[in-house]
Amino acid sequence: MKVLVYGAGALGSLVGGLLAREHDVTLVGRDPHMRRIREDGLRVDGEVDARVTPRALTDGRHRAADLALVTTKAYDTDAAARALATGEYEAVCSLQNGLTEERLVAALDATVLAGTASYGARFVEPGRVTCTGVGAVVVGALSGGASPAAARVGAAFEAAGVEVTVADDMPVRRFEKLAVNAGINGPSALARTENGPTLDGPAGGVAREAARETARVARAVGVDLPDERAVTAVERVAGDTAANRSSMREDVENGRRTEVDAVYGAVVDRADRHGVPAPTCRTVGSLIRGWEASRGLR
Ligand code: KPL
Repeated sequence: MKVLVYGAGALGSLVGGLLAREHDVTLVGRDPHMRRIREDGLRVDGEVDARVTPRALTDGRHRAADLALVTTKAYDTDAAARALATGEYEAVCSLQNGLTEERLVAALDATVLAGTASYGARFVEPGRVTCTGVGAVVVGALSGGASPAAARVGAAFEAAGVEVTVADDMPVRRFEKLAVNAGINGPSALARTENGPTLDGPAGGVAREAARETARVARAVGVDLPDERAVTAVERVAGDTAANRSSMREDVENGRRTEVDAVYGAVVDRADRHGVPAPTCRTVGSLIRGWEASRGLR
């Protein structure tokens, strides 16, 4: 299968590297990472060991592939969509944080699938990423139900040796993932804790409450996510990635813009529209935005 990975940061490079063991993969990212991959190939180490030679571009416009995976930061989704709209893809699948798929749908003719990837990935240096946790990929139709396109994407991941589930309940899984991000990302960035201690320590109450609020918002928009399932998902992911740093903590520690709007904005905007309270997500979001503002990042 021809696959384009738009957004070759840590996770995009890892997923692209795994797929390149079997498929024809093009990564789209930034120099010097792309340049080094063109010169020396991509090295994946840690819990997976691979050396592969995907194509590596800095301009993702006017390309064609069976599948485009979108792995940019959520705030770069519109730029990704504009670039992908100049190309031809049978299916486009987001593996991003936040509820970004609707923006892809608005910009693209291709079938847009929803997806999640629970791999831990860390960028080490140009041309090299470390897998800090072997996870799994879930892919399915954005509005749920069976999808031949999702089945083909699932078969492609499987052929590359990646554990994959083709799910018919992506609406609930998307909000479950949002609850996990709301539970872990802000509290871990503010408390400067790894994912496991975030849930086990004093910030654990905030994390669980943020997950409950996300579940309440999901139900308000017609997605049946019980509080208990959202809390259990946060606890499970924090346990599975206990020693890892969340992406928001990494962003804060590296002085970079965060995905606060895609996570806490997504919850609070929907809460306001549907008249349900989300005070914890509002507070955590405001604190992270306050930090961004103080650094001139917004
Ligand atoms: O997606 C994540 C992130 O860090 O953005 C979690 C699931 C919290 C794993 O760290």
